[in-house]
Amino acid sequence: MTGTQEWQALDARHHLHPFTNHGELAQKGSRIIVKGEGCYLIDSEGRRIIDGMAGLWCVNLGYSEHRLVEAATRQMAVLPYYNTFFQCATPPAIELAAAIAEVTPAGLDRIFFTNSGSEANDTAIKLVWFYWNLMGQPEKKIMISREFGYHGVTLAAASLSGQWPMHPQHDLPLARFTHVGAPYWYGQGGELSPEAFALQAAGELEAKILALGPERVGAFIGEPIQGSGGVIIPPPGYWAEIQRICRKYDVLLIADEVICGFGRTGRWFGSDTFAIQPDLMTMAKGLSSGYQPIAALAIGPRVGEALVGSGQEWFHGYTYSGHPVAAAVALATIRVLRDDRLIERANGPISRYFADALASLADHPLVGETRSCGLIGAVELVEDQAARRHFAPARKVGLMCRDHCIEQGLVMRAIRDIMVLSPPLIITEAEIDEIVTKARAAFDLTLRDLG
Ligand code: PXG
Repeated sequence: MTGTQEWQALDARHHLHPFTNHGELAQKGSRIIVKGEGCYLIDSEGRRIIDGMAGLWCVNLGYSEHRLVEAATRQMAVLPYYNTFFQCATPPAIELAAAIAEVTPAGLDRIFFTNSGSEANDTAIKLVWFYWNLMGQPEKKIMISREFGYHGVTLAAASLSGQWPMHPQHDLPLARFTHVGAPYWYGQGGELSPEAFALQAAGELEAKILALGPERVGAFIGEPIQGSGGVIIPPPGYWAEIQRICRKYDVLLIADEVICGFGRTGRWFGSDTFAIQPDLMTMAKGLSSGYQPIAALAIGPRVGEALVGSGQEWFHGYTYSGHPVAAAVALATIRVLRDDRLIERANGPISRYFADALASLADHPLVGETRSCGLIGAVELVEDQAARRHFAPARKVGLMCRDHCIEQGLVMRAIRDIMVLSPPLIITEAEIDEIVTKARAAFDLTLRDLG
C-alpha cells in the first residue's frame, strides 16, 4: 500500500493537473482523495470532509449510489464498448437519447453525445456554423458569450469562456468569438436596481449585435446561472430580454446547462427555471452524476431539421460518443432522479432550508450577500457591506477562506472572494447545518487573519 508522501512525490513528478501552478503544487503536495461516502470524501490521511461542491458541481447523487454502480457493472459485462458510427447504435445510447429528449424543454429532442462539456460546446459551435452555411448565410458566424462565463477548455470552448486569464497563454480567443458583460448585479450593478441592471446587462447584447451587424452574428451562449463565474444568478427580466433580442436579430440561443442541468436549480434544467427556449442546449456533469464521463448536446427543431434534411454526412463525432457504459450510468441517473423525486426535492423544503442556512451567515462581518437557487448558492465576502465593496484581489481573501474551510473539513470553493456551494442533491438538513457551521468557523478564522 502506497502512503500519502509517496503518492505526493509521484504526483508531483509525473502527473499534470488542470488549472494548477505546478511549482506551487509540488511544494504543498496534493490532497489525495481515496474514498467517497454519501456527501463525504475521505482523504489518504483518513480525514472526513463534507463535500459542499458535489465534486466539481457534478456528483448530484452523492458518492454511494449503488444503482449507478450496478448499471455500470451490468453494461460492462454485456457490452463494454461499441461505437455509434457506421449505422450502428447500442441500446443504452438509444434509450438515453430518448430519456434526455423526454426531460428537455419541448422541441429539443435530437441528442448528440460527447465525453465532456467542452466537447458538447465545441459541437454546438460547429453545428451553428454548419447551420448558417446550410441557410446560405456563411457570414453569420460570430459567437457572443459573456464575461465570467465558463464553457470549457478546447480552443473554441475556451474562446467562448469569459474568464480572461484563460486566453493569453493560448493566443485566444479565436477569430469570430466576442463577449459582453454578465448580469452580476451584486458586483457590478452600482446604484441600479437589480431589475434595471438586468435590462442594462441584456442590452449589451443588443448593442454588440448592432455594432457587429446582425447578419454576422450566429449565436449567443450563456449559462442560465453562471457557475464557475461565481454563481451569478441573473436578476428578474434578464433572460426574457436576452430571448427577445436573439429572436429579433435571428441569433441562435444556446443554453449551457453543464452545471444547471439535471436538478441543480430545482427544475430539470436552468432553462425551465428561467423560462428560456434555447435552440441548442449542452449538458454534462449531473447527466451521469459524475460517475462516468458523458455529455450531450440537445438540438431543437430549427437546427435539427436543417441538419437531418441537409442530405449531407455530418463530419463530426467521437470514438466514445454514446459510450454504452457511460450511457447506461446516465440512464440510471435519470431514473434515480425520477424515482427518488430529487428534482422536486431540490425545488422544495430542502432548497428553502439551504437558502435560510446561507442567509443565517449574513450577520457575519465579512458577509455582503448570500444567494441561492435550488441547491446552488454563494456567499460574497466583502470589506464594506454597505458599499458592496470587495477586498483588494491581492489579499486573496477567498483563497484564505477556502483553506480554512478545508481545515474545518469542508469543501467550499472560492471564486474570487465569492464562496460557493453546490452540494449533492441528496444533502440532508443535518449536513447543511454542518456545512454552515464549518463555513462560519472558516469565516471567523479568515476575519482573524485579516486583522
Ligand atoms: N460549461 C460549463 C457551464 C461548465 O461549468 C464546462 C462547460 C466544461 O465541461 P468539461 O466537462 O469539459 O470540464 C463546464 C465545466 C470550477 C470548474 O472550478 C468548473 C468546471 C470545470 C472544472 C472546474 O468551478 N465546469
